[in-house]
Amino acid sequence: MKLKIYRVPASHPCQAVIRGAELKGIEHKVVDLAPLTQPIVATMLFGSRTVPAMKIIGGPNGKEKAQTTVKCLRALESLQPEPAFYPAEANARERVLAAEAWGVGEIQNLTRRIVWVALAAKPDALLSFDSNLPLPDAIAKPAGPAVIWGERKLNNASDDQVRADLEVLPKMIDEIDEYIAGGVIGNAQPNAADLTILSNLWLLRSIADLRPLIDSRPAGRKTREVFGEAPGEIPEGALEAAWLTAVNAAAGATVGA
Ligand SMILES: N[C@@H](CCC(=O)N[C@@H](CS)C(=O)NCC(=O)O)C(=O)O
Repeated sequence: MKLKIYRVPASHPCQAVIRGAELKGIEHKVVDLAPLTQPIVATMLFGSRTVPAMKIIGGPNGKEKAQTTVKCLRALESLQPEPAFYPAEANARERVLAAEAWGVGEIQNLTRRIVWVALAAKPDALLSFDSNLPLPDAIAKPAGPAVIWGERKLNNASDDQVRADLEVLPKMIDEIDEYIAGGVIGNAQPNAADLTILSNLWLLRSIADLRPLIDSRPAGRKTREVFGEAPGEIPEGALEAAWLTAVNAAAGATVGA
């Protein structure tokens, strides 16, 4: 069987699927699409404009395609049922499904917006992100600001929106801690909701301004357990100090607790 996972470098939903394949021990190849090309390439290959997406060749159903994080995770589950991403018991399953959906909802967009606005302030940091694209730094570096501009447009990542996002982020991390405290995620064996939810913090941990808050929480510790280190490094000062009042207050509150 051959599995190809299509991603854009450092995409958090793509990483949820890649980590899922790793956890299930399914051999796979990661195909990188250049940022901003996926609306065209993914539409041509899979029918709509986003990654993650995957092609399975020679699986139980012959040739198969899946697109979106949730559909890719379901496809992985049917290829390799163990370790299970969805509990068998009905109530536990419902809770994981709801949490899985939460992880690909608004928090996914907020994560994208914050990262692209942080990169706009520190464009050289784009090169710190892992990528298999055959692009030498001599080309990638001058192209960076245009890519960041395009991604901000694509994702409606305005300064005002990100300022509002940063107000909400501590509450979202509280919600993740509640999922952990309630045993929905954060158990010994990661499930589909661990993957969709914690992949957001995996990417946000690339922003030095946000790491003190994230790392002070159970959510941050679980993120590192499931995903390891952040995919890139956006140095301190990328986010305006005036936008970080709620983030810093929440980080300080945890440290002092
Ligand atoms: N919620 C969907 C969305 C995926 C998504 O928006 N992926 C981004 C990359 S992180 C993308 O391909 N965006 C292109 C576009 O919005 O046209 C999922 O989890 O699969």
